[in-house]
Amino acid sequence: AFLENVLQNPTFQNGQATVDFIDNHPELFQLVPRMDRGTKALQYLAEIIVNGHPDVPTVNPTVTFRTPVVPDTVQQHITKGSKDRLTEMGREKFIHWLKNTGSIQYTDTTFRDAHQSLLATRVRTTDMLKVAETVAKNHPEIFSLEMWGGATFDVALRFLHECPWQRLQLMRERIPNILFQMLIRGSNAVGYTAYPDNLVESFIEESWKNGVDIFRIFDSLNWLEGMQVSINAVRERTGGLAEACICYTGDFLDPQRNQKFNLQYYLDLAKRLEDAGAHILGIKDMAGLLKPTQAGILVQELKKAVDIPIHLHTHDTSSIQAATYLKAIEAGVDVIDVALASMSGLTSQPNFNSIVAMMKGHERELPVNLHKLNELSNYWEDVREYYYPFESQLKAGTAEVFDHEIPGGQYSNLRPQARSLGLENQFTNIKKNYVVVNKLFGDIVKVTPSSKVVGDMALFMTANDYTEQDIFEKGETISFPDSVIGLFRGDLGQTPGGFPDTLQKLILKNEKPFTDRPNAHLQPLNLEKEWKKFEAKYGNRYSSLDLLSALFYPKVFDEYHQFKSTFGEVYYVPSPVFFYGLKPNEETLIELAPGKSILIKFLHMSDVDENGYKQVFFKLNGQTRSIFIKDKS
Ligand code: 3PY
Ligand code: ZN
Repeated sequence: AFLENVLQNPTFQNGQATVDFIDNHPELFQLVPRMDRGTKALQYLAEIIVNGHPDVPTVNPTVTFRTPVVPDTVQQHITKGSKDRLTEMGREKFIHWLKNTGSIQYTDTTFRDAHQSLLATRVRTTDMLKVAETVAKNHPEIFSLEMWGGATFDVALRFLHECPWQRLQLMRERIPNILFQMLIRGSNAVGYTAYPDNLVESFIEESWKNGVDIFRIFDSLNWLEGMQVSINAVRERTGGLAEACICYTGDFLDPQRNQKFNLQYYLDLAKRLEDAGAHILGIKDMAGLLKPTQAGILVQELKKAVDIPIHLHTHDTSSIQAATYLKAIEAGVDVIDVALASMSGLTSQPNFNSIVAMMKGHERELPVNLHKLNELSNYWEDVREYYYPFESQLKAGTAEVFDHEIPGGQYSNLRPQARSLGLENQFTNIKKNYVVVNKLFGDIVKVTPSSKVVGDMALFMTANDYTEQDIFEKGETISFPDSVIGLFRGDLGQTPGGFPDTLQKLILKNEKPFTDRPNAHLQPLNLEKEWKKFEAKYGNRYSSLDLLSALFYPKVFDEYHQFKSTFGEVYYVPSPVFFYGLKPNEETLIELAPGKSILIKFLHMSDVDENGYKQVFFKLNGQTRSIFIKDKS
């Protein structure tokens, strides 16, 4: 196996191996016997059968799954859609068309924000791929599909053990006609911290090359400087569209809440984003705080302030956001974000299907095949069951969101986070502290990653029973969470009006904050050198896209690599089997590659032996095979 590794090493193959070749290539010593894909799949199934899936600690044995039905397609071929329109018209004309088309346009977030907000981002590529072609054929009128970015990048690698780039490529192959949209956190890209500019630029360029068309760019403190590099990169390195966002918080009509975030603040920011080169203006209402009356006024005033089209995003946590959309539509908003019925509502986006129905007879109605859209929603209703362990416990809309202002994506995560810290029964306190922390921090925009900092501090105060007063009185001796120190040091950029002085001194102790771009303190990466290091560590089976994944998430990538070495590619393992394994005598068909499927039947497993192992018996394509797995219980 060592010799095989040497012979297959690209440096060796290129004739560039020097005397220190072996020293520089530790991966040559990875003498794990090469397993075929079938054996790796068995290895994965045996592990889940014996030890369960680490991500689903409590499985309900009575749950059975229905088989999701993929809707029939209304036509054989794929008709032209928004993607073709952008290609044919070019950016300028396309933007002109969007502003003048009249009918309301829809972005479907089912593939990204909907499951990020309802199911902890866990929806797997395989469940998306099954309906991808159907979406392309049945719904070419959809303006865009938000299907990448945000937390999906990290979660795909970390928890689903699948490659986010591969998801993008496979979806693009199946949906050539509709614009793809991603969410990018400005200089934090798809991570939680600032990255070197050239990494963000390369990431944007590669995202475009692999299928992203619309880049929804935001900064977690509404700091334009944090978005400029991304806006420029989209303009200069891609043929895609830069949608720069104002993140909406507070309530500009409430005299108690509009000191900082008033109407003029949003109008000024919008104007600056247009001047900075945005093709589209996004209103990112990540917590669902934009009430109907305010939406009408905001859109109407923004229309006067800027010339570019306006795209509205909200979360339905309060359950009244359809009214917000209607007001915004009547004030002239160009595009709204919705999610398929069964994946909508609560912390997700408003209900696509019902909004299509609401718009019947409206002068801005866009014809959509509602019957087919309902069938598509039914598909997702059944698929959603697979992910039941990740459901949040929110059962109904809540007007409390207007007090705590917790973003949709964070709200469904905060309870499990509290649980993991043993604080679940203090959830009400945590929500209260979230408000206290926002005030302490000087009223800031709360969206990933700034929302995480507020959440961390709220959990910290709850765990330690600190009041606002304690923070000021005992602050000098308190060691604050790292993320809080980072925020006050300027790691996430600057907030309008700056951070409160007294608290900043207590948090930073003797450290000096900076007020310029955090990225400016980071050395540009030498991507060629990084590639050499990457290749030396992981061998030749990865691409430059994987290098980008590893640069954003080194530790996560390393674990992803370890996982793949043992279990192979798992993105095609059907979700019920991926999460819950198989019951005795149950079988599953796994498609390893187009046209190459294996049939696996789980027979039975032995009792645990004296070394702590269980032997798991399968039939793979009719042949009996067995795998030994250490029982971790
Ligand atoms: C993300 O950054 O992932 C978000 O969805 C923010 O709203
Ligand atoms: Zn969102």
